[in-house]
Formats: sequence, structure tokens, C-alpha cells
Amino acid sequence: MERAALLHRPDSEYAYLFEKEVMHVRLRTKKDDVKEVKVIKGDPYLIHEDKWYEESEAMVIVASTEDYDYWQLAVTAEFRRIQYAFHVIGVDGEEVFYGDRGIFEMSNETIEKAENYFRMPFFQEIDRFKSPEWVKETVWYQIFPERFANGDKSNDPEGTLPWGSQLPGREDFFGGDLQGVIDHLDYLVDLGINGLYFCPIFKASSNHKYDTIDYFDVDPDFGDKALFKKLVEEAHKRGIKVMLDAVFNHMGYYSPQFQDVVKNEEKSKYKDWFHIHSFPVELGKNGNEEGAKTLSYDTFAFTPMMPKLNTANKEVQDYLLDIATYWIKEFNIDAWRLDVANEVDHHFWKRFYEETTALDEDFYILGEIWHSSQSWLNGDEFHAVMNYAFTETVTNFFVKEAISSTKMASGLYEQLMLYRDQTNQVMFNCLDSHDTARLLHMAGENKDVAKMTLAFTFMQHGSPCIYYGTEIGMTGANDPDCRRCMVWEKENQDLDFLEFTKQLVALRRAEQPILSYGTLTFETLNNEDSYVEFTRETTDGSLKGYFNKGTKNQVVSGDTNILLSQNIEKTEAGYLIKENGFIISK
Ligand code: ARE
Ligand code: CA
Repeated sequence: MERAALLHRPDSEYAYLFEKEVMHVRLRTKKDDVKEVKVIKGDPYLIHEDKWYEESEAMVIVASTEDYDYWQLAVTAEFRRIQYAFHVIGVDGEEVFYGDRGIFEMSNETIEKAENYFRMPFFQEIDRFKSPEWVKETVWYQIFPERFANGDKSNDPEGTLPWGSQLPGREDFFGGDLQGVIDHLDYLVDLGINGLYFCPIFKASSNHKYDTIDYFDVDPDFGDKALFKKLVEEAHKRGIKVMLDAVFNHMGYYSPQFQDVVKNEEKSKYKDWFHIHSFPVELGKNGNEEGAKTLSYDTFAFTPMMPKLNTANKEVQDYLLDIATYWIKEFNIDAWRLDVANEVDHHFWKRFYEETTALDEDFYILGEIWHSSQSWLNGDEFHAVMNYAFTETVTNFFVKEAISSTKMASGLYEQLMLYRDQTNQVMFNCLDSHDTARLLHMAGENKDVAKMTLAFTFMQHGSPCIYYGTEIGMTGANDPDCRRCMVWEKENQDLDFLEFTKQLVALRRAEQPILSYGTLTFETLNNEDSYVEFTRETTDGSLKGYFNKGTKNQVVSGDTNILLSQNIEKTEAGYLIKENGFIISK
């Protein structure tokens, strides 16, 4: 057996409370190298009794990548504490005990030695990672407010261009606003979405509003606070949740705070709100040029218009927490999306989590992080992240055809195993956004490929998000081209794509499981009995596939790539799939 591949880490995504008093335990082994794993477990204070431990039922492979199998089991403990170890049996027959002190031969001496065990010292409910139930049933819709709909021309800024009159440049304005969103809430209800993610709406200089001037006011281009309050009320009436964009890594160059530093330099009472290396900090002076590497203060990227906030400064923390709680208390928003979340310190995010969830225990906190995010997802900072890792893996297969379906499955399972199950259930699965090229553009304008990618995404763990306009076939290259004005003229909308998207949303939000699961009838395909053929009834008729008994969870074959997730149980009638399965016929 490949001992070096054995991995378990206590009190992590390998061992955590999933539900009250129910613990999930995971073990990683080399792929196809282990035949069976059982958990040896018992109460750490009963070790003086003779039969203080027991062996669990066999663990189940819940994910299998190109290199590893991941085994998982739900365990409970009568006294809400447990010490446990793994009894691992290799396909080569070797048996080992894998515990807190390493890998040993299976022997009574090893088993009887309490020090050899991993611990979950106590099932602390307060420490359990809790994700808001409602997010699991949410299909999100992302709105870039400047480009969704112009519902009020009286607030159009100077130089506003006619709607959709040209492809957007970086500095253009087309007059989108909150009234435009209110006017189209019933369109969104008809689409079936029940969660709205708004890019920033607070007072700022640019058309994207990520350069905030006043976090306590709605930008006049978009409307005012009374209108936003009405929007939230109207959305909530329609069962639609509202998530705003918190830009706390930096604020705008023209914010009163930073302008005070520009003016008063060392004498400014805000100079410790930022990371300043030398004065002056005025644009155009002391190396402070757009894109220059010589900026005299820290910024987002190399953007002098976005001076980075010093979130280690208690004053800044208190200021930002006032903002975070203000929009919850006064406007009843349901979630925050945290801009550039990975560049803000963990101390601040822990306070942020405490204060927002204290106001609303079902509040959803979503970090914008484009890479692995375990250290933000331990249950005391974010609930989830914008799942760009997922996006890249899925589009690499479906859109770029750069990897095989097994490589995609391997990548997706790898990502699932980075996080606790309750995190995966509320991940924010977006195929594109205001920071990427649009899905249809990436698919080379091939709508079937775009549809298949969406369909696959809608069958995943995690909440799918539709970027505005995807549903009517909008395309566009990366920023700023992915931010074109929404197309509202019916004759210019792809109504077939709209219908398809509506069905997908309805399928996702339907009560019954996503694909009709039943017993799969297998006939043995060949005498090695490693692959068996099966047919399966799905929402689009019966499909043939092959089931690989070795890995139990992946089926690949010629034209039909079937990716079945875990927990396929052999029953007398055949095999029963207990979790999501998805079918891709290319
Ligand atoms: C402008 C230009 C862009 C240029 C950018 C950076 O338009 O072409 O890439 O500057 O210099 C907002 C506006 C943008 C504007 C930006 C700066 O929306 O139009 O872009 O301000 O003025 C990384 C960060 C991620 C960040 C993206 C943009 O990790 O947090 O870069 N996303 C958020 C928002 C943006 C917003 C800002 C941050 C600033 O969602 O809309 O931009 O508040 C790889 C890397 C990622 C990287 C990603 C995208 O995948 O792994 O780390 O994201 O590419 O570049
Ligand atoms: Ca307007």
C-alpha cells in the first residue's frame, strides 16, 4: 500500500462537525490502492475499560481524482467527544493503523495505545461551520447597475450615451440605475432567480463604483437610499434576496478621508487609515501615476485611484463595521460580497463575521477569492467564495476543450475536498462575471456549448449565478466588453436561450432531486466485470453509459461522458445512486 499518500488532518476539512453532533471524517489514499477503510473510535476517557473502542462500518469513497481516493464517513459519539484512527486495508492485502502518531502495523498493542489516536476533543456546536440554509436554494443573478436598465433619465450623469448605442469603453456611462432594476423585477421573477448580487452601488467616481467616495450613500447616478429601500422591499416581496458588494480593501482617491491626506499630509487625522510610504500622495506627484510601480502609498493593484485601507487600524475597522451593519439594519440586505477579500486581514474579517451574523444569523458572507480559500472558510470568516476555481475547471473542459472529462472531474473533486460539505453546498458558482469574458464569448459564440456548460453548473453542489444578459445570449470579451448594456428589445434577444435558462432555473429550484434517480439496471458488460453498461432514465430520455466498478464514481466512455458522484450502492436490483449525478453527452 502507498503509505505516503495517506493523509488526515484533525479539526479541518478532514474532520469537522457537519450537523449538530454529527462529525464527518475524511481520509485520503492513493487512487485504487485501498480496498477498505474503517474508523476505530471510542471515548478518550473510557480507555481503561476493556472494550472501549469499536470499528465503524466501512468508509465510502466520496471523491476520486487522478491521484487520490477520498473516503468519508459520518460518525457520532455518545459523550460528544471522540478519539479515532483508521484501519486501512490495501488492495495488496496490507493492513495498517493510521493515527495521530503515524502509521503502524495493526496489533492489539497499537490499538490499545490511546496516544495513537486523532482527537475531536469536544463537539463544540458554537464552532461548527454553519451555512445559511436559504443559499442552498438560491439561483443568483448578477447585476452591474450601470448597464442593466436605465429607469430614470433624470439621474443620468453628464455625457451619458444612448442605451446600447456603442460598445462600452472604460470611462463610459449609459445611465443604468436602481429604478431600472425595480422596473424589471418581474422579468427576473419570470426567469426564476431568487437572489440578486449587485456590483457596488455606493457613491463613487467611476461607472463601476469600486472607487468609493461615500459608503453611506447610494450613488446619485443610481438613485438614492429611499429608492434602494424600495428595491429591497419589492425584491423581498418576490422572494428575491439581495446581496451588495463591500469594497473594504480600498476606497476611492476622491473620498473625503483620502482627500484630507492629500491636503494635510502628515497632519491629516486619516493618515493611518492607509499604507503611506511617503508624501505627497497627490496624483501626478511623487511617482503617483496610473499603473506606475512607484506609488508612494499602497493601492489595489497599481491603481492610485484606489488607496488601500489599513484594516489593522481599529478606527478603520470600526468605520467599515458601521457600514457593514448599517445596510443590514436600515435596509435589510441579506448578504455581502467582499471585494478583493483575500488582501484584507483575517482579524478584521473575524470581527466582520461576528457583527453581521449577530444581526442576522442567516446572513451570507461571500468572499471574492480566485484561489484556494481554506483559511477564510473555517466558519468564523466567510461562508463561501466566488468559485472561480470551479469556473476555470468547467470551462477548460466544456468551452476550451483543453482537458478531458476525467481531468475535469478530477479537478472538481479535488476542489470539493478542500472544504467542508456545508461550505460546498453554498459555494457561489459563476461561469462568468464583470471581471471575465462572457461565457458565450469563451464558447466561441457556440450556444450549445454555453447551454451544456450552464446545465452542468446547475447540477453541481453550490449555488449557480447567472451574469445579467447570459439568459438572452449576450456575449463580450473581458472588462470592459463584458459590461455591455443589457439588451431589452425582444427582437434582439435570443428567446430560445431565455426559455432554456428558465427551464434550467426551474429544474434547479424544483423540490425533487435534480436528476430523477432510481436504480440503475446494470448488465455485466464483460467477464472482467470492471465495466458494466447501464441505461438511465433522465429528464431527457434514457442514456447509455458505463459504470466503472473500481472507482465506483466515474464513468467515461466514447461519446457519452457520465460523471457520477459518489455513494453508488449495490442493491439486489442493481446500483442506487444516492447523490447528484450528471450526464454530459457531447
Ligand atoms: C482596471 C482595468 C482592468 C485591469 C484592472 C487592474 O479595467 O483591465 O485588469 O484595472 O489593474 C474595478 C473595475 C475594473 C478596474 C479595477 C481597477 O471593475 O474595471 O480594472 O477596478 O481600476 C484580481 C483581484 C480581484 C479583482 C480583479 C479585477 O484578485 O479581486 O483583479 N476584482 C475586484 C472586482 C473588480 C474591481 C476590483 C476588484 C477593484 O471584482 O471589478 O475592479 O475594486 C486572475 C487572478 C485574480 C484577478 C483576475 C482578474 O484570475 O487570479 O486575482 O483578480 O485574474 O484580473
Ligand atoms: Ca439613469
